[in-house]
Amino acid sequence: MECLTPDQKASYASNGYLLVENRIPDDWLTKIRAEIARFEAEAATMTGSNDRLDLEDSHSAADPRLRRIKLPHTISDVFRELMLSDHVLAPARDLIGPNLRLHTSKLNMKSAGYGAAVEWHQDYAFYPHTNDDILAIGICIDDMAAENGPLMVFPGSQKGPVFDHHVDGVFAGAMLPEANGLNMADAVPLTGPAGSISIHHGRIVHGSALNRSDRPRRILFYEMMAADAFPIMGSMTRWDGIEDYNDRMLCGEPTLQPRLKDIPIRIPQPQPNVAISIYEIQKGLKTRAFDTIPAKETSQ
Ligand SMILES: O=C(O)CCC(=O)C(=O)O
Repeated sequence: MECLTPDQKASYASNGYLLVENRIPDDWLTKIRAEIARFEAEAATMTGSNDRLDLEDSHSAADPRLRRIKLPHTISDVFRELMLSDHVLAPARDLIGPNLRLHTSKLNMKSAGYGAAVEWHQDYAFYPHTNDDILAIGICIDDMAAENGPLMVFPGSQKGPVFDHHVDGVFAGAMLPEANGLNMADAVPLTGPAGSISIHHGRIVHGSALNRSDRPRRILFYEMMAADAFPIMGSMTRWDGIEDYNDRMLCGEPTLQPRLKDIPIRIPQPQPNVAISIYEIQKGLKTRAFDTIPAKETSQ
């Protein structure tokens, strides 16, 4: 083990998540916040989302609202360097082994007052693989508390089914916990000070509410898997050929021998005709678990 204790590893195996405090030093948080300010300035010049920045529905030039920095490791040396550091990779290696491949990265802003909810879902419903040694490391850039929309998880749900994330036969990227036999009282908010990391299993049911508080809730996610987890056809995993795929190795060695595990799988197809963004895909829902901002509160 490089940094986690045997108890933390056992807890992850049983519950499907961890919150590790004091993992990201303050100087890194300072650098991250400065990078975010740079992208916020860019968002203020935009009228619609592009392949770098995802804007809130209520965004306007007069009231710029950045919802997500997309693939931050591809557009910022700071986010790339952090991704490749032991702050991020050591706990992942402790849990799923030495050979790690990046699936994606994103920085969800959840700004004070209006930051969008993410409906309940399992990441694995978006990207089924041959095995489920798949996890997301979340860098907590702000203090996470009940009121600012922390990530919430259903402990143990990573051992259950992959739930149906479709509406009217089209992938909608979300499910309703109660309609699927989960008890809302079992949901756990992952709260802790800035500089903590959350780790959640690819199959765990998770989501987060609208941020109505006066504090931001920014989490930078690096989602990765064991190198021998290969996407199942129909997965939303980007696949631009084996060379590109191997370029996504974070550490260790790639392989051409997928490891197969007997686990449930659903294919996230057909896809809705929207931009590839969880916020847009989840607009296909007829019933939402979390509030959205009423139209009258949005800017023009
Ligand atoms: O930002 C959050 O609270 C949840 C993020 C998430 O699950 C996602 O973007 O897939």
